[in-house]
Amino acid sequence: MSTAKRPTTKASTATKTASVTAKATATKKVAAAAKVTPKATPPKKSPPKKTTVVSSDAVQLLDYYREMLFIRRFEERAARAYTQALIGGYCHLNLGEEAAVVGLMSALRPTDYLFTNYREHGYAIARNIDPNAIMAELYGRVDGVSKGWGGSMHMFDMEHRLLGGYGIVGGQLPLATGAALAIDYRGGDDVVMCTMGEGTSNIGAFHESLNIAQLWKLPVVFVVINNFLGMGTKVELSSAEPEIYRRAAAYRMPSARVDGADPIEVAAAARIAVESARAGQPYLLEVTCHRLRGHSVVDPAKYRSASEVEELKLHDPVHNLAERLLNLGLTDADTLAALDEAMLARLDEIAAFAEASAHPDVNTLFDYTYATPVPNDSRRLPGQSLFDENGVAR
Ligand SMILES: Cc1ncc(C[n+]2csc(CCOP(=O)(O)OP(=O)(O)O)c2C)c(N)n1
Repeated sequence: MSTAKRPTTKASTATKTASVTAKATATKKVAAAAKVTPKATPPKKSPPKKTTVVSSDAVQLLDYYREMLFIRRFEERAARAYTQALIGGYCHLNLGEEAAVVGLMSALRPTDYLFTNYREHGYAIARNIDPNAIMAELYGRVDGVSKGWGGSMHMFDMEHRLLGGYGIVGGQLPLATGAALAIDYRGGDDVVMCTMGEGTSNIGAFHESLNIAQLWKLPVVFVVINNFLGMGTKVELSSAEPEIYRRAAAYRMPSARVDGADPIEVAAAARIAVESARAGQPYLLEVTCHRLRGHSVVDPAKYRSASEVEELKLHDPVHNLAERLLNLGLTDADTLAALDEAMLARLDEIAAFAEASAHPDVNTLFDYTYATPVPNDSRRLPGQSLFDENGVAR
């Protein structure tokens, strides 16, 4: 391309004009909202919450708690099914990231788009996709979100605008940026949110995507869930700038860091980021979290010392929110226990639904791909054609 500016349509020029004023406002709001933590390492213990809870916040907190608890129980159920060999392939859980997930998703409109990575079950739940279909996908069954062909890492649901689910680290970034370009080019006001782990901010596609998004002022929010570990490697050992939000400065993009332990704080920061993107100013939001278990279900996380494992207990967002609700007098222990019991019973039904769903027919393997049908070579006899007499791949 000979110039840095891509050609704009009438609609996108109008968006740009609106975005000039919105940009200044968004940048100011960003500075106010950014919970800039100067330390690169996670705090020893999440500081006590000073948020004053008014009644609408109280309702909101209870809703967040219900959603977070459901994600927690769903993930635990998935882990159990995996160890029973009911789920195959890879399986990465959102345990410890529940507050971040629900806070982020609450900032999106149903018509906004979400791209995420392989750690995605919680996002699918918070996007209001039927949990039966999510679990069935984990089981690789026809009633799954991706008709059983995607599994844990590759959920795709156009109706709920969840555009994946990517197993390749960073694979979602150029696609999310391209989707934002498409929105802008057509003159729409939807926003794309693209989530990733902090390890992903070291790959080329991260920098290319932020650069082009800022240059072309695309409606995209890049969200880095900084759980301080890329598989088993600590962020300070892999990232020269371990406070990821600061990387946005290289692209003159507004950014902020927020504590992912509190769904209300995450939601507030996410709303500012989404508003900014909707007004034509892309944004980088870093959400700090603690992954409570291994990288995936099969990772025993031996790289964590005994004291680190002990300390993790202080960072359990579901447990901490329950304590907070009790301390604020917004609920009582019996109500929380009954809620939990109801959710566990619901999870039994969900798992039963997934197990009862059929395996997909192998002939549909290529129905949802761009790939040319490839026969199963192991079943083809020497000299036999790739296709049968009807021209169908064997
Ligand atoms: C291109 C590519 N390289 C390596 C891998 C293997 N891999 C899977 S997850 C992962 C770590 C990613 O860490 P982070 O981005 O912090 O996300 P998290 O798993 O912590 O959510 C790696 C290296 C991969 N899937 N794709």
